[in-house]
Amino acid sequence: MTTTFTTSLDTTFKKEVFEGLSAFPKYLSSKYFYDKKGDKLFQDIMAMPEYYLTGCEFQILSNHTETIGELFRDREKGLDLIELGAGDGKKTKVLLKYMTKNNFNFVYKPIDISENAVELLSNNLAIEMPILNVDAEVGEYFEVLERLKGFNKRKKVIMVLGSNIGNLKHPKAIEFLSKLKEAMLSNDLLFMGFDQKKNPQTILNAYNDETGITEAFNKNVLTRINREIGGNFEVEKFKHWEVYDPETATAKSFLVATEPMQVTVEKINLTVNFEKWETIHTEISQKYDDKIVSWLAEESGLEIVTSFSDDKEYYKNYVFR
Ligand code: AVJ
Repeated sequence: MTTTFTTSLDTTFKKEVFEGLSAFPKYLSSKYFYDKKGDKLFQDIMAMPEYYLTGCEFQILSNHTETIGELFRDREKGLDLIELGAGDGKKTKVLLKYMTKNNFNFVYKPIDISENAVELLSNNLAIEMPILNVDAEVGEYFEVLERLKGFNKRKKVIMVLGSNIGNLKHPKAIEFLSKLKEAMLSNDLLFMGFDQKKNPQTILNAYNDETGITEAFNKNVLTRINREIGGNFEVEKFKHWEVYDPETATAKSFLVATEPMQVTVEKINLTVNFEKWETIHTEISQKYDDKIVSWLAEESGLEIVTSFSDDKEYYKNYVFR
């Protein structure tokens, strides 16, 4: 079925929604969870008792602030601290405060896919830490990688917290890490958080809360399609479904159609049918151990300098060069 109307796939969002909903099995990218509403839902997730990741990483950054900060330091020329997926910056602020208090000469460059998050963070830092030199930017990972090469006048430290890399399957993660490595000079560092393998129940619970916050977060991609590109998804007719496979250490999120449906997305001129119990795969959250991280580093030409863990060893931050 073709049409001669001017329904162009003129944005990545339109293109990817068209592709994902036309595919079998259907999928949508988790990067589209993050708009104003999605950011709020993710903040609620980070505050849930089940979602241990944030607390663990906060503990690591709080317990090892000085060690980490001094690893970052360059007394001669200072540094550029570039954070990919900065979000609300809550954990990063621990380091930022140490660095400003101890007279580090640095620029903080938070980058996030959510325009809303970047705006909120910039405004917040201007009030909370007015002496901080902030240069924020909106963009997604693979897009901003190219621009990183422009930061080569002095040491750069690239941070990716929150186990954000877990949204990428291993081949994509290796591509991402390899490109980060290409942008790095010998004095530069990469500081990255990796959620660790643990009791599968603990992991499953983190993505399957009773209160339905994760469910609402998952469904936000449908809400966005409805609002931004003329979709007519009946969101309540989809069920949030989470699985964790301890063999591959992958948590996967799905939206499952609870009845047969026909959905139209006007601005991409797409009509799709759902069978009862048909799925849309929306997210992976990969888990790791030292062996997997070493393998990823090796495949990407990076070297692990050291790592930091929380008390329960649920989570680790690795330093690469
Ligand atoms: C922000 C990608 C790290 O995968 O744990 C939280 C997003 N999804 N609950 C994760 C998320 C469902 C989160 N990351």
